[in-house]
Amino acid sequence: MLPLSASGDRRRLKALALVGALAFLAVACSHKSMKPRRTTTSQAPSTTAETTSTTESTTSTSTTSTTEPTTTTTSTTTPASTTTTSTTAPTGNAVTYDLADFTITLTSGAITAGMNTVTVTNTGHAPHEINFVRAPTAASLPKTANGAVDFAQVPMMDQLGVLRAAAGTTTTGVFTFTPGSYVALCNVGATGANPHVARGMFIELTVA
Ligand SMILES: [Cu+2]
Repeated sequence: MLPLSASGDRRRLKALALVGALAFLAVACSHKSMKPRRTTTSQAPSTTAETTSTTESTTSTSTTSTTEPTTTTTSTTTPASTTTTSTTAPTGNAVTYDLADFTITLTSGAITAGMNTVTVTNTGHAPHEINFVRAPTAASLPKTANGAVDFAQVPMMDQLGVLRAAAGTTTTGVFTFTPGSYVALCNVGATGANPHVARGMFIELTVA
């Protein structure tokens, strides 16, 4: 009797377990079926939210671009102040030269390493210039057939620049020197028969 009743209880238990399992599955399925529904419902608002946020970002971008022109206006003001600064810069080391027919004479100061503000005054009758070239001596510079300096053969890094002055005028420029040997010369008349430098219009200088 006991084994029978026990087997009967087992059957009942199995049946209950099956029912329970089915019930669990049913609940689980209902949850699964509910979840997609909820997701679908929540997706719609999120899409709307995304659209709204896209609109907001577009609006904010246009606002930023509106601010950019203001920045451009500020940068327009900056070059003006920079120009003012460069006007103040020539207060470095002041050096003056006298350019005559056909000599270059240092009249005040001396070229030093760094920034130099050079002022040349042409007291002669011909137009003159002062070319600063890095070279050991004037004789070492490459020359054309008429004795003018052939700048086409002078390395660009050795050419510091030139100041030109018509007769009776004064010109100022800024030149940056590094220590070494230099030649200051006038190459006016380079294509003529008597270039100024060939007449001795040059001086040699050493920058410490
Ligand atoms: Cu000259």
